[in-house]
Amino acid sequence: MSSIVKKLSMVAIGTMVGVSMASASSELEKVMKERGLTQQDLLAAAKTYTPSGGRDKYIVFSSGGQSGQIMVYGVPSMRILKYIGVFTPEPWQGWGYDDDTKKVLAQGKIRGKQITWGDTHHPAISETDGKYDGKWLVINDKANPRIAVIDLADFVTKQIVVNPVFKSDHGGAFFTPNSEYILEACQYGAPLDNNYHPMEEYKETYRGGVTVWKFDHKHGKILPEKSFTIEMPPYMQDLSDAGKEASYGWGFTNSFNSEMYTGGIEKGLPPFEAGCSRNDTDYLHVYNWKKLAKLAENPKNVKIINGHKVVPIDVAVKNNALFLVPEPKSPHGVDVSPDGKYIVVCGKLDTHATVYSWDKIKKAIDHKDFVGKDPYGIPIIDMKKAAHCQAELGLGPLHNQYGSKWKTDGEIYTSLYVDSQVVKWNYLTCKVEDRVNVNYNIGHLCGMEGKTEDPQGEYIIALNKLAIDRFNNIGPLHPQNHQLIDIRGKKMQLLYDMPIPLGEPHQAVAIRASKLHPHVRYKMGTNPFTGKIHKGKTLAGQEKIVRKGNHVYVYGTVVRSHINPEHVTVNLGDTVTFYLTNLERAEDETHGFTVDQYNVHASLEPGKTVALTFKADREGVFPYYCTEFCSALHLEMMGYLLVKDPSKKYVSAQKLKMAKMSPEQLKAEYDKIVATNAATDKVIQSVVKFLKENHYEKYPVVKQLVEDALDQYGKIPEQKKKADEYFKKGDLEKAILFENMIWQYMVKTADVGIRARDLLIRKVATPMSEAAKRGEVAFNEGGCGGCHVIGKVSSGPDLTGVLQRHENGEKWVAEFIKNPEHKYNDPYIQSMINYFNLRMPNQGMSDEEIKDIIEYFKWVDENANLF
Ligand code: RUQ
Ligand code: CUA
Repeated sequence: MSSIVKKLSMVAIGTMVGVSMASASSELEKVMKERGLTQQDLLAAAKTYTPSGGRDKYIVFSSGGQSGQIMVYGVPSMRILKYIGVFTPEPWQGWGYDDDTKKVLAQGKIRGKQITWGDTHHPAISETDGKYDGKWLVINDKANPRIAVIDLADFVTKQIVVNPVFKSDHGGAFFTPNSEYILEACQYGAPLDNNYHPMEEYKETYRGGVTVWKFDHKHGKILPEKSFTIEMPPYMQDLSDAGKEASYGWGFTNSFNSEMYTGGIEKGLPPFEAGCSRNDTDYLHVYNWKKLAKLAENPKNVKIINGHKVVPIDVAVKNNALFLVPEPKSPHGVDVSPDGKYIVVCGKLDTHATVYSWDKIKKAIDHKDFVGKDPYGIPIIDMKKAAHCQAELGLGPLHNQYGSKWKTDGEIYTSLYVDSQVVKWNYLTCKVEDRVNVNYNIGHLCGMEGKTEDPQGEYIIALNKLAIDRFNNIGPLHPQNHQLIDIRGKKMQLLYDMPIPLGEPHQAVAIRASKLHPHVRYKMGTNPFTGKIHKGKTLAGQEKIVRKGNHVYVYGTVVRSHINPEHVTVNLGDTVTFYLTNLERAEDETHGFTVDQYNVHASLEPGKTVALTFKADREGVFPYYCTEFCSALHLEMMGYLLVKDPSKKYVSAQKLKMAKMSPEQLKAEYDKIVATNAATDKVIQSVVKFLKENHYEKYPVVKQLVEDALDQYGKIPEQKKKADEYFKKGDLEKAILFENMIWQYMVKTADVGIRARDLLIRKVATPMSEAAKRGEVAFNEGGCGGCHVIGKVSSGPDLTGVLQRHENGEKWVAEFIKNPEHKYNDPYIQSMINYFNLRMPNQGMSDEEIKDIIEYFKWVDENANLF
């Protein structure tokens, strides 16, 4: 047996399912053979596989590219957890289909125009002391220069701001180390105003720049009135990074068109790609955002363009706040080291990465040691004097991430687009250490907190632009390919391919899951977009329909499993607003809401209130319903919007004569439901008794479930009163309906109550031995649970006390599991076969498994009083 198989079967498989080692490893070898897996594959699988119910150590936020959204997934499992609606409508979350989310999307209008797509590029997580604090996430839209703020308390977009002067934006969003500001560099040079300027005046009237957005870290809000833009030459600014520690207060942005080439392929001129890469060097822009922010407070230092403060180049230069350092040919990524002492710039069209020393740059600035000025008067620092070293990495170096041993070993990883590789090297010595092939053409790479002051190492994700032959053919448009790489060993190991079916995901950031603390529900009646109580908040019993002129307001509630109200009648031409509050408090009890044909949709997580406004512009009958499968009675969670034309006279239909139930039949039905309710109540009471006797209130998770159950139960007396009133009046039809409602509440109570009881059993039972735990797994996975329910007679006998039923019980049961056929003639077994009309089948259990199952039965017996 191969060594890895041996190791795996011992460590993982052997203990995991309680299968004997020999059978597990032969099973494993069989699977390997069938699927053509190597030992390496198995090891990779063991490193990424996350068992059902397991959690990931890291959470990744990846740009969703042209979808304008953000994708959330876990590492190392690479399981996608969510898409967050950001710049574009996202139907599941009702993002862009209810009033409040429409308002957030409308913040992204540019010059009055609603834009329904986005080219999201660079997500960034807010920082405190240069480390991720897990509070806010921001991302830029390159196509339509905008930045969005996402609240990590609920993973919902709260704000979109439009850049007032840029016409594209690529090098954002990057937080400064205490999230004081967000840097957003423009990409394509363009006039900062909104007027026409001929291309021939590119150098005179087109500009680039970096916008420095003021961020209210506490409230997660970009403050446009306190923000400003640093005017820069039209060099096509690209990626940026904020300095930290040693270089705190400074920003770094590179560029790729110091030639200021303007293209013109249709005029017979060489295209942009030729003209933009003529020079051997472009410029790294070095600027003091801290000083510039102070300067921008004085109106004398700024010009106002489109209502926004712009610090002109000459003001920045005069105040020693803007410098240039040459960098090799059309560079791309710029990444500041965790201590802020080095700035690594990747060549893109050059095989090198250049490591700049902040010390040296600072010295040159302090001593005014410049080699000249650019055409706009910005001082240029000598590249040789600023560089620490250069590393020859390969073709097309793009981006960098730091590893956990950055301090001692200068650990850094760089993506090579042309070579399709990730290179591990040392930025202190510029020595290459390892490289791994990826598939194919990697853009960014994502380390675990790999750009903070606290890189975690462990993994790198390669964000590959092409997948080519990696997945099943699904037509000419292929998914992108995110590949997980293990960087814990000396050699990097490729672990996993994840197809990304959502736009081109440019960049991703990863944070330890332990740093995120999202809530599971909203405070009752919250409008998530203001964080305040929604004006439409409605509690049970407060539901109403109010007409104000032509506007009809529905104050409604949703809770398992009804929408209140269920009938809404309006006039054609009315404006209708549905305010809906989800009264649930239970985790994950989300309801949805839509009205047939009206293109509105809302997602109502527990506690949330939403508003949906539309014009009732067509006559007819429109069912509305809950769109989340929230309970067994989800399909019944519905109502009708009836739109009538007030100018029409409707002839009423002739009423059909229907056969009616006789009074005796009605009485019989009434008695039946009353009896059912009494029986159900008994079950509930026994569960309640059990919960109380075992002090459920000591266990918060159980307590929450019990409260939820009692909530449902508490609604019964009111219904009972109505049922009895109708019964007294002799209206049995209505009495039966209310008794049925009581039954619904009872079922919901029992449902949650039994969940609570099962949880509580686990909490108060004697601890399970490892063998008993394995036994329980074997019991369930071996199919025993199909016929036997512990504590209950179902399609097979209850097994509580089974070891006491026979002399030498343990041996007897073991033999019976191993070889049931031999006991079919045993008189006791005979009687069981007759009673259940079933024979105990041979499930092919191994001796190990049987031993464990016996241990499990012992545990059941010890806790028999609980079942
Ligand atoms: S940039 S693939 Cu658009 Cu982030 Cu380098
Ligand atoms: Cu609520 Cu389905």
